[in-house]
Amino acid sequence: MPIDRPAAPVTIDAVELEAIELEAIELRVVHLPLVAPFTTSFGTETVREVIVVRVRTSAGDGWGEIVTQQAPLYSSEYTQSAWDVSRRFLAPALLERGTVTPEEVAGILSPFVGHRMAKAGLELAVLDAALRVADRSLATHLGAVRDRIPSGVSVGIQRDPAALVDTVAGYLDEGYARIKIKIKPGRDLRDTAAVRDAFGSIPLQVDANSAYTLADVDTLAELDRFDLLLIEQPLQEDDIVDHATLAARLRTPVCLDESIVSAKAAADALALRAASVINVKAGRVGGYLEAVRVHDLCRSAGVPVWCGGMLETGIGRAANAALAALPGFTLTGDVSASDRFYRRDIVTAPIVLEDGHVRVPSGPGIGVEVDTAFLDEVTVDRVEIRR
Ligand code: SMG
Ligand code: MG
Repeated sequence: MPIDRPAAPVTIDAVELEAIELEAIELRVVHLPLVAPFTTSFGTETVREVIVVRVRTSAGDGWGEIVTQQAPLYSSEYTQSAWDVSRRFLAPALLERGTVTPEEVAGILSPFVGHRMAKAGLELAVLDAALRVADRSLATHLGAVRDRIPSGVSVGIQRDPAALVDTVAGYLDEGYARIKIKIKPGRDLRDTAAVRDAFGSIPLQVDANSAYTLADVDTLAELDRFDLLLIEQPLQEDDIVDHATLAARLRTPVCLDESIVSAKAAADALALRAASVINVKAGRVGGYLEAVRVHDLCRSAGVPVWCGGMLETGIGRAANAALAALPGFTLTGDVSASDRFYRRDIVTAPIVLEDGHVRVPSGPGIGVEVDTAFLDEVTVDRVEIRR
């Protein structure tokens, strides 16, 4: 399968956004309680800790979200690393430039190695500000071709398979179009069998969050009998060759999440046949513009992609809905309704589930307004970096 190298500029709908003049960048650590604990192979969260970014410009504000978690368990980034690098290096570099277009952000931040989630959150805030000035939606700007998308839900590991069946039943009743269950060694075959037995041929996939090694190939091959849509990230982030070895042993398609940190990483993984499906997360690849590049290269290679989630607040959730509306997102993603995680969100009109779908915001920028009074209530730390 020939894999094109990612094109350098994102020629999104051929529109170049005007530069905006940055005056200050505000960062907040926010604590949002989850409606129920969320357990994966690496741990349990009860409160979503996330960084909200506000860029202040001469023409108005823009909002973004840094999707790190409190601890470096999903990836090497975590809240305090993102806070530190954003405060000391990334925000000052942007402010020093003064006037920037969204397309320039990644280049300005590129001397700083890694820290992609931090970079993505800052770029999103600049995008939002510039798009609001241009009266253009993020969805239109990225190349969306749909005004609503089917909505999947990611279900954490439960107390036991019976509890998992109960939880999944609730989401199916709500109308979710696809179920993803988290698995780990010892909580894989029985859990998956329980869901298959209870609900028949529903669209079902599993996510291991890097919990296995090639020594587990026989167990993983047993998942083949469940006709899953895919298995997500069975092995470690840097086990690309092992994923290729595993993929050759499984009938279930292998999808990579943690491993795909850029369009280049996606091209390499496809060239090595380490995956036949890719989960696209803007935070993990350093921004929505890079996420579009991952989409573009997969689309030209005929590889289906879907939009992953990082338990985003209404800010990132709106942006994910825009991304998931691009034509190559042919598989249902983890863009669920806000109330799957939060009783109250930090935006005034949180994303809701309608007939198994969520609507793609069409207003300027990310298309949602931040509820600043509630944001203040859930803010536990705040800093403003000025020019
Ligand atoms: O936002 O719906 C969501 C969560 C989807 O399972 C989800 N995300 O590996 O795909 C993944 C995980 C990463 C976050 S786990 C804390
Ligand atoms: Mg995953």
